[in-house]
Amino acid sequence: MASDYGGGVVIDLNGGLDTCLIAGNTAQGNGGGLAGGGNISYSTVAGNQSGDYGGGFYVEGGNVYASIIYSNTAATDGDNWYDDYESASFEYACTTPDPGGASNITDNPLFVNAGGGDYRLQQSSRCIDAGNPEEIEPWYDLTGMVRPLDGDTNGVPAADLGAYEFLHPKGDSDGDSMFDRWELDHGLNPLDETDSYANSDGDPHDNKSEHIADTDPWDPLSYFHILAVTGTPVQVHFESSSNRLYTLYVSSNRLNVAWTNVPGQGPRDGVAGPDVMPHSTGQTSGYYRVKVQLP
Ligand SMILES: [Ca+2]
Ligand SMILES: [Ca+2]
Ligand SMILES: [Ca+2]
Ligand SMILES: [Ca+2]
Repeated sequence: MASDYGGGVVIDLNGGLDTCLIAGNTAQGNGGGLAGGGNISYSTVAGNQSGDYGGGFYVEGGNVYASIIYSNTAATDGDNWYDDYESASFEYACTTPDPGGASNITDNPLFVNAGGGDYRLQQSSRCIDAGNPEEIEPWYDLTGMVRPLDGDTNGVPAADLGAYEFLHPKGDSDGDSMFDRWELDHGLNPLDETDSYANSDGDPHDNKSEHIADTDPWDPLSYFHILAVTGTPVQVHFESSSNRLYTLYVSSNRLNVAWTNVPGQGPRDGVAGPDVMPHSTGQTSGYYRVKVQLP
């Protein structure tokens, strides 16, 4: 969008912006992305430019809270923000120069691909979990993903600055031993630890066990088990996931607690479908079990 003033949004002092992306706008005059005041929270203002003051935000008042104002340009002054009368307060903001106020940072937010319009955060961004730790009631980011998540895997979920929450591949925000990403991919709640002991589909395994095996917690036919033991030498058949590790064990006695790892049979990656592990030393019988584990 292009205009003389407030290229992206002109915001009234009584107005507000929450969980918004303001990017790629131009103003001939002041305020490439934003101009005005009001309450601006959990928003990302980046890649905007102005012909005069305030490439990101031409400030006339209000509060900037838990937002990123970065990588904007102004022809005259105030690339990211310009506040001639110090009329606004900044808190938990990521911007340069440091506007003063509590818990602001000036580090580059490390967008995934600003040139391509992707203003989500890279895993090493300082904006991850840099929000107010007291805001723990769940809400949603710009993509509709629940927040706050534990994006730095320190065991404590906290909101990220800006419009996007980072989903760490090994984050477990509710501490229920199931990864956030897996919970989201499988319709479970990454901020509810009680769903790990639930058995959503009534098969022999609870959700926590289905997570370990990467089986479907909503499909009663999908749970980890040996499908068949065939042949001479023995072959053990099961379904595997390419995201988990598998090991074959053998015992001569079902009650024997000393299971032996079959030589050469794991731990190794699964294959995302029907899988088989052989006991190829001329074995014709025995008790077998397959162990599945997280990588
Ligand atoms: Ca977070
Ligand atoms: Ca979890
Ligand atoms: Ca959960
Ligand atoms: Ca299942």
